[in-house]
Amino acid sequence: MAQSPTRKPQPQDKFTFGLWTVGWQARDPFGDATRDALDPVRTVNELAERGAYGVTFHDDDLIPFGSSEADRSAHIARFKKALDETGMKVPMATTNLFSHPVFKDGALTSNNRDIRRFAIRKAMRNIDLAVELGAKIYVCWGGREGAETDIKDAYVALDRYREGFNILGQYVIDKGYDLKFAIEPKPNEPRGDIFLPTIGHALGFIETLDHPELVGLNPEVGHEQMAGLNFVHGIAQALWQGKLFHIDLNGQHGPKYDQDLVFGHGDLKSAFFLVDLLERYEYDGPKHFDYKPLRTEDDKGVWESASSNMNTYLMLKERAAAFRADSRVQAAIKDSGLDELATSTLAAGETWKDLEKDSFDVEAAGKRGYGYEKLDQLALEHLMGFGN
Ligand SMILES: [Mn+2]
Repeated sequence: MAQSPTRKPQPQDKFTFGLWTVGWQARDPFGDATRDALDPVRTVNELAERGAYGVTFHDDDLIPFGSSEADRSAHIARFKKALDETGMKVPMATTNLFSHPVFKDGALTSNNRDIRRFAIRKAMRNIDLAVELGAKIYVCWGGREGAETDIKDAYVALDRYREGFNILGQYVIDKGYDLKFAIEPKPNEPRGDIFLPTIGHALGFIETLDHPELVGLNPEVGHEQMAGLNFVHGIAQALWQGKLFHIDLNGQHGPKYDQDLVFGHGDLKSAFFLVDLLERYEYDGPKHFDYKPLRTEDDKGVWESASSNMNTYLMLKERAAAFRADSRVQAAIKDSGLDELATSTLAAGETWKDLEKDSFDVEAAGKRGYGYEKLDQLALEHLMGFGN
């Protein structure tokens, strides 16, 4: 089937990919790599051709850990050239504080003070590069910040975690960088339990920092769903608190290992309502796909899956707009009272005293239906292309 022109991804859609996503060689705990390493320059070119806006990277994706200064400069120069030639942006970067064995008991929350200092130094160095490449967001995924046993003192670990963010925040302020941090929560994997496991934990933590305004969230679809949580509700709260600095889109089938499927290839109905939410509340940050092409795929499958992420988003955006524009949906929303949810509980000038004067028919109110069954089915019809 030919692609409809409206679904051709455009740079203004702000679709971005991590170098480590399409570049995943599909090594897993039980098997070796099934694909060759990808040259970051080729990744930039392939993604640009498919309509992506930009790429993101961990320091070690671009510059192998332990590279000499000369090699580091050469890797950066080649990458910059590819960006210049394609017009691709780098809106976000992040630090790999999880692969090297030195981080096996955490980076910012390692028991070892020298390791914590090394981790912060590694982050500062890549922050310089991120800013040089134009990034405005710096993601912090603390994959190794956690434990397999509760003897690890999570209370004190949070002190060190906060200290780490405060040091990095001060670094950005002192350097005059226009850069904000986005914490990426995850409940487990690779650690048995990871600190700041969910959107809610991270939102609470941020308020304890010296500069909470510098830190927001980068929630990932699969990470919340691994914890059995509702991603749409999590994103609604992050938006509502002005903390949705970045988003990782992918797919996941409920509580199990982190699948990192193509966006929409997990819970499609949740993906539909997620796109509806992001579009209605005008999230304007990058739509970043943090997924892994299936281990079964060859090079062709890798690039097909990259396009699938973007196309799925655009199809869901079309379907969600059609759903909202459908007069049957608008009538059902009215019947359900959903529009009344936007009306404040007290009228202007009223206080709790006015509530005492109220009288209303509790029994009748208890009998009313809310019509969600109808709305849910209408959503499904639109999602399946039977809407109108
Ligand atoms: Mn994931």
